Amino acid sequence: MVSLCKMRELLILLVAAVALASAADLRPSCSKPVYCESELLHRVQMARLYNDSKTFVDLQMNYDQNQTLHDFETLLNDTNQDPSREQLREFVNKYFSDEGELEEWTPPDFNSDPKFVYTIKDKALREFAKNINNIWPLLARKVKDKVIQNPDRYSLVPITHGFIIPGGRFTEIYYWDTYWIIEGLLISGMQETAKGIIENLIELLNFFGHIPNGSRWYYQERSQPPMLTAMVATYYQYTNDTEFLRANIASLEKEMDFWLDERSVTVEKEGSSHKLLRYFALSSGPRPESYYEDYENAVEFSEQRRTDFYIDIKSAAESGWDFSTRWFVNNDGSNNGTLKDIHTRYVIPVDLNAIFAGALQNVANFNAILMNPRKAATYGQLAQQWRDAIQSILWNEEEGMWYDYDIRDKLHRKYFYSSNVSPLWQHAVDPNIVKANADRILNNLKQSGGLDFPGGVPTSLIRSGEQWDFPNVWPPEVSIVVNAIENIGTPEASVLAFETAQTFVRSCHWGFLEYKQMFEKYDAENPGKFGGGGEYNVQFGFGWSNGAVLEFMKKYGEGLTADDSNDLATTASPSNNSDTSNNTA
Ligand SMILES: *[C@@H]1O[C@H](CO)[C@@H](O)[C@H](O)[C@H]1NC(C)=O
Ligand SMILES: *[C@@H]1O[C@H](CO)[C@@H](O)[C@H](O)[C@H]1NC(C)=O
Ligand SMILES: *[C@@H]1O[C@H](CO)[C@@H](O)[C@H](O)[C@H]1NC(C)=O
Ligand SMILES: *[C@@H]1O[C@H](CO)[C@@H](O)[C@H](O)[C@H]1NC(C)=O
Ligand SMILES: *[C@@H]1O[C@H](CO)[C@@H](O)[C@H](O)[C@H]1NC(C)=O
Ligand SMILES: *[C@@H]1O[C@H](CO)[C@@H](O)[C@H](O)[C@H]1NC(C)=O
Ligand SMILES: CC(=O)N[C@H]1CO[C@H](CO)[C@@H](O)[C@@H]1O
Repeated sequence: MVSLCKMRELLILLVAAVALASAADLRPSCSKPVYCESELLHRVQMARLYNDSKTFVDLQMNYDQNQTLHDFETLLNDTNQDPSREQLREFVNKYFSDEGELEEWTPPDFNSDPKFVYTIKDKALREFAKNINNIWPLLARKVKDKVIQNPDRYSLVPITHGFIIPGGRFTEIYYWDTYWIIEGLLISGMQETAKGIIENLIELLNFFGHIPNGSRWYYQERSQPPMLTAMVATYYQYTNDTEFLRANIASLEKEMDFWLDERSVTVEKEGSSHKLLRYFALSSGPRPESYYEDYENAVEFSEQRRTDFYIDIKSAAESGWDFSTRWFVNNDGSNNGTLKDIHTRYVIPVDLNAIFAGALQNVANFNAILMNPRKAATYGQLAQQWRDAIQSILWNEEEGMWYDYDIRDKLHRKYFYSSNVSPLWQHAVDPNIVKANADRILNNLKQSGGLDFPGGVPTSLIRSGEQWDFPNVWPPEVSIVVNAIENIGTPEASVLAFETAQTFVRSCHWGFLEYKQMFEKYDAENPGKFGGGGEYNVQFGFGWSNGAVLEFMKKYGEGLTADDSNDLATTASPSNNSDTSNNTA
């Protein structure tokens, strides 16, 4: 507690980041009323015609939007403003349909026998890698011509190139998911597909001024962790495609401006101020794709509180961590509570700022490659400024760890979250600082208990019932933690990184043998089992899980084993596990 009080004194918030917005001043969630803000949307979603609120907003219109809205008004007039559930259903059946907006697509560079699998020593894992590689075509899609020709009728935003969907209910391109998908595709030797997918995101960026959460109009006002430049950097590593950098550098810079202009706040410490980012999706109303859930949660709030709640909930969705105790800020500054305590705007997230520092550095590096020394210097300085700010505001010297910072209560949120170590992952820390603190960071991690689970690294240690909390293990987060630990650079860290990756790969492998599926999330306590919680059922596929596992197989394929038998020739399955481990004797 002493340290908390000291923190309070040290850190003074400069900008009143908690400024209130009234609903009337805010933009709607998007500029298509049928999908974002209309009586029609409200009535249909509140009548729960579909179990998943996303179903309705993914339907296409059979008539023009104006006619649809006009005819719905007629229905309201004809029913004394109170249409029955059946009348609503009839209306939706006549005015909407779900013939599908995407078609299956075979990526031309898909190879069912990619070279990299032969670098994996363990036979069972090599087979596993082949199986994952073979999932790519099952998740590959293209936007149908009819959507491209008549985009007004759809909530889907058309994009030119084929792409990989995450899977399940997520049948569009998603922003940060795509980073791990791109990694996986490049490992699988699919450079052209990876390039097309990045070009899709850049189309969205040029169209909206930022990359929305996913390629749907109702995601318009929300972005996601800014991983685009990291995708380009990875693609460049595999290709040396300087022309691609040249063609897209202006767009990448535009994305930096979006975050600087729309998402930054200034925090002051000991007389010097630091600019940092937070998630802040400013628009009115519930999330269209989770309309019923948001509306119900906010029903008892005052009007102002409700407006703020909708902003905070969308901002949490923008973080990718929807939802988590990371965004719960109670009156006492703790993360205790429920979704009703969500105050995303108070939280300066470690991962967002680490990713942004990495992005600025990438843009500097790309400009250097393109022989634009002045721009390279400008972005290089900004990147340095961001790294300094991370160290000044987010690093906790006493504990040897980075923590999210609460600008309302002026304190570090000292909880285990997998995102804490992301500055190491993004090389957003001065190497001398890493060196000086290597042992402390490792000890903090080990003592947290977060690495002790047989199913992988959970996002948090709090069993809140939200899907980005314990016991859920999210594949991108395991990738972040493993790379962060590896980047500490000591032999001890290397061993721990390997072991952390191995635990997760084994868990996914067991799950695959058992269920013939890759899941979007796993269960830390039960290796191979899928995670639960949150607002929807677990989804299969799954883009980023496949990417993260392929990443580990590529990185550690020489040493990874499917079980403890030490016999690289055996194939293990969960039920066979105890049998095979006897073989070591
Ligand atoms: C919707 O949910 C209800 C109640 O949970 C269930 O009985 C029904 O089968 C579900 N319908 C669909 C289409 O999933
Ligand atoms: C639809 O209605 C809006 C608002 O009344 C109007 O501004 C717009 O021009 C109409 N669009 C079409 C295509 O008729
Ligand atoms: C519905 O009723 C209102 C009030 O009587 C009227 O102004 C409006 O034009 C009507 N709308 C339609 C589409 O008939
Ligand atoms: C890219 O260029 C660098 C430096 O010239 C070279 O070392 C590397 O092997 C090249 N990579 C590819 C994939 O061509
Ligand atoms: C949060 O809740 C837990 C369990 O209900 C309690 O033990 C803990 O003291 C609370 N923390 C704070 C800071 O209030
Ligand atoms: C054990 O493994 C063998 C060989 O992989 C497999 O054929 C068999 O079905 C497995 N047994 C159980 C109980 O899963
Ligand atoms: C609220 C919302 O729908 N946000 C979506 C943004 O994209 C992620 C996938 O990365 C989804 O999980 C979220 O549901």
